[in-house]
Amino acid sequence: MYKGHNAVLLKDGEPIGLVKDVELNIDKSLEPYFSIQARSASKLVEGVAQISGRFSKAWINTDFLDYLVGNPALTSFDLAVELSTMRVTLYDCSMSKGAVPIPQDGFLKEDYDFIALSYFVEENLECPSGEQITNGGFETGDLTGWSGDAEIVTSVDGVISPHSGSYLARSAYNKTRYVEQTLGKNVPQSCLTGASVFKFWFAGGYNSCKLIGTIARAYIEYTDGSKTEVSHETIENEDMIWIEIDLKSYVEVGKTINGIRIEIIDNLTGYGWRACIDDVSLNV
Ligand SMILES: [Ca+2]
Repeated sequence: MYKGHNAVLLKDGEPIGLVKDVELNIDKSLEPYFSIQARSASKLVEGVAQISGRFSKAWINTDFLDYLVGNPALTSFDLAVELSTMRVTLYDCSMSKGAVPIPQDGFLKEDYDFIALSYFVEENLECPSGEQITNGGFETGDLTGWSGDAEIVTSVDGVISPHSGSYLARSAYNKTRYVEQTLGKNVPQSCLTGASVFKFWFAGGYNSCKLIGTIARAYIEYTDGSKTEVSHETIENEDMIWIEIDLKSYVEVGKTINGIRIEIIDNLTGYGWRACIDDVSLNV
């Protein structure tokens, strides 16, 4: 049984979306078995393995949604699941309870059971290398690659400028205040070297009346759903600091990185203190 995050939904070999929290069971058997094919009658399947699974939540990309006409639904698909340096691809998957309608925003928000007719395992995948963060300097001018509560601006009150380029992320007024990114490729701890770093620029906002300690917490997130706090810094009005973390000394053996998160908190709950982030990098 496998349990992991961020599996890739495929259609004819092309990625069409992401799936969160996949549970996967592969029962090896030399006997043929009965398979429940959607709402049609059960049929006898020749095979060496009975493959079933469940995922919670999925996101279907807009390119694929545009391609579907009428009432879009997820019927058959392939699913690629990565665990450390191994990838399992499941072929000819179908939903156990029949086709699932895809809402306009592409988000499937529930738990779904599925079956697959065959699978393929690739081992000893190469370690990812180089920069793993997309749009770390926010130079697209928006939150491309990120999720979170932040505004992308060119300066803060004319006082704080970007660390580099033209844009920075500023915490939004009176919100949760975080940015989060799921990496395009998982990074197993075994792939980290002494040169692997997580770094970002962090600046306190500007306010002419109050000096308040603003706190930035940064986390490394893992495929098993856990996370490690790697930075907890306090900064005052108009201060700017560059944070650089040696990843190898923070990540536990056996864990696999699949995302990062930076949160801003301040000492006055609800006060719209504005902190800034720029040049986020996770370099393996
Ligand atoms: Ca920038």
